[in-house]
Amino acid sequence: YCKKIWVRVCIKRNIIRPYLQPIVNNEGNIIGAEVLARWITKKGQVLPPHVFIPYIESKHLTSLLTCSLMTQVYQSQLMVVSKHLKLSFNLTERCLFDESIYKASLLLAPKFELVLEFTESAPFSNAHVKARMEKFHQNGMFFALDDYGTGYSAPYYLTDYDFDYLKIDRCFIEQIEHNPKSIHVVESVVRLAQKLQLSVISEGVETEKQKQMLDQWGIKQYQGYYFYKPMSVESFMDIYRSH
Ligand code: G
Ligand code: G
Ligand code: MN
Ligand code: NA
Repeated sequence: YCKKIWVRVCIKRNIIRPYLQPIVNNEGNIIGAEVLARWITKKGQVLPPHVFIPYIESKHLTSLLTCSLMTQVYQSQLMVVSKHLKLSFNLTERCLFDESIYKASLLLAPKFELVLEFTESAPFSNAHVKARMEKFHQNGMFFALDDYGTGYSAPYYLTDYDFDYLKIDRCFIEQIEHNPKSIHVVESVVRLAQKLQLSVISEGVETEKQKQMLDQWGIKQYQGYYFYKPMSVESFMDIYRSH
């Protein structure tokens, strides 16, 4: 119980910060970023999400965290970038119904191409979700199905829900240089996305060869260590300005 209060206080004090992993186009130019949560310790250590997200989710503090990340972005230097950047956040189904997240999204949507990413471990439930997505869509926001191809993100969601982006999970990209089977999987995902008029973002691009192969299949947006690792907003601004 005490730990829950303590984590809540940490979130309120912005101990968990928005890190940004750039999203790039074919030329390698930055067109946006995915916001990834990082816990910054007193000693300045940067803790990755798997250390704290499961606890935060188990205590139903995910919406509070997401709202905090959105608010921190809204108060950051990112707001002065003149270009219309794509900015994506990881949400859970519950976040979709949280009014404070809705309000924070309304603040960000005029400035960015705001993309809300979902990876569903529990199946998306019902008509309420569809209606809610529709409301976000009407306000100029977009949806991405994250980690596509893994157990958590099935094709079923593509037929039943109105997604705009599909993010191919990095486990497929990891294999394309060596495993012909994964080549077929990625190619078929790209074709499927084109037919459904979804934009594809390829995650986890780590090599030049992977990027070339993905280029050939018509992928136009990338994320991965080959381009950039997740970084603080300050570092992102430095890199962005120097381009
Ligand atoms: O950032 P990587 O650097 O380690 O992220 C690991 C996992 O944590 C990813 O699957 C990502 O979706 C999840 N994650 C990162 N930031 C957030 C966040 O703000 N909210 C939620 N719900 N998940 C996040
Ligand atoms: O939300 P999602 O699960 O897609 O979060 C993206 C995760 O992938 C984050 O943990 C991020 O740090 C990680 N990531 C991004 N690019 C790469 C990459 O090129 N290689 C690896 N191994 N991980 C990556
Ligand atoms: Mn994601
Ligand atoms: Na992913």
